[in-house]
Amino acid sequence: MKIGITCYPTFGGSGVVATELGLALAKRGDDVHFISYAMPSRLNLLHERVHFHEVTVTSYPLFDPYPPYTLALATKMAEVAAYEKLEVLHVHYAIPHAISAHLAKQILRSKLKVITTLHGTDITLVGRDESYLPITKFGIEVSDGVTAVSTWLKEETAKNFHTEKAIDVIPNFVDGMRFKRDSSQFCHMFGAPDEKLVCHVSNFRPVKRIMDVLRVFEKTLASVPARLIMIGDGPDRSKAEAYCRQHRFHDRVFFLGNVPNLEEVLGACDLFLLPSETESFGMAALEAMASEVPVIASNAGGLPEVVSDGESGYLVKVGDVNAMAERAIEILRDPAVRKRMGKRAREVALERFDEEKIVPRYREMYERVIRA
Ligand code: GMT
Repeated sequence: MKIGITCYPTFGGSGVVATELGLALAKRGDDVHFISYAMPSRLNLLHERVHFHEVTVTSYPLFDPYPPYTLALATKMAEVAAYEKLEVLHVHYAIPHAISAHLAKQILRSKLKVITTLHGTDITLVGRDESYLPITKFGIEVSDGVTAVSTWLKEETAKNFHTEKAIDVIPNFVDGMRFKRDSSQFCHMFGAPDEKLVCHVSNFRPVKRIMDVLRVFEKTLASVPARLIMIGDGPDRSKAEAYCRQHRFHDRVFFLGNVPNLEEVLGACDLFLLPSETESFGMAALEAMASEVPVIASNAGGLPEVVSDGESGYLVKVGDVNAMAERAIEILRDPAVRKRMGKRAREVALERFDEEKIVPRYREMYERVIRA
């Protein structure tokens, strides 16, 4: 099959899922064409069936300060779809990708099918904003197929957009061969073989509540010698670094930025913290689980569909830093608890979210939509 994929190319979860999906489809024999303004950050595989098409927005004084990316993207999508004979354009994140894809289809007047995958903030934050709500609803409704990464997100979409559009739930997936426990190298890199390693991965936006990560860790430190690895970057990073210095535990916290080899870090960690305000799925939590790392997350959004409370970690009320710290100490103090929960976390990750099980579901959907 010839498939176009559009996503945000940054380290965000939707870009990660889109890229991993494209690579998995190419490995299984499909021709995959990524179309975006930059090479997706996880697109690190040279493969004869993987192609990248960069969208450039031609500048013109009248376009300042708002160059029309949505239109340049639509034009590139139409060009690639025509020359490469794409059958499906699968866009990740509704805004503006679903709109650009719809325009491309109109330009071509062809049988090109558009599938939109909803990831979270496109529905819960941006898409809900009055200024974007009608166009987001339109993009969803004109798509030939729509998927959501959790049941919770599917229900939120129907509720917020008052739409009866059929939405297939296809959860995110993980490659269990790549994400697995391997503590050999990373602990030593941080000079802490006898200390526990706690980890957080996100884009450091307010919705992630990274100050809660630090407060939980600070409280945990009083009982367990540990280090905190903060992966990612974003608007709340400066505030977070300042907090660690002011509270004098900055020598225990490592802000690594966006790292390409996330699996090496997760494979060595003892606990993953995800105290988000909301989370449609929690891709980083799933990758931690596959690496046998127990997860403490907020009991919010789609997280209960990923983390099983008391089994693969704990779900705690949003903002309840004390309860999260208590659970963290419980897991870190007793190696048997960490191990039991870590093993269960990997089992769940592979039973329910293994790449081998999920990728074919997208493939089946493409075929169904083409047939229709
Ligand atoms: O906020 C982020 O984490 C980035 C965002 C994105 O679209 O890039 O992530 C969303 O999509 C991920 C992949 O499906 C989900 O795992 C995240 O839960 C979701 N983020 C939120 O809902 C806040």
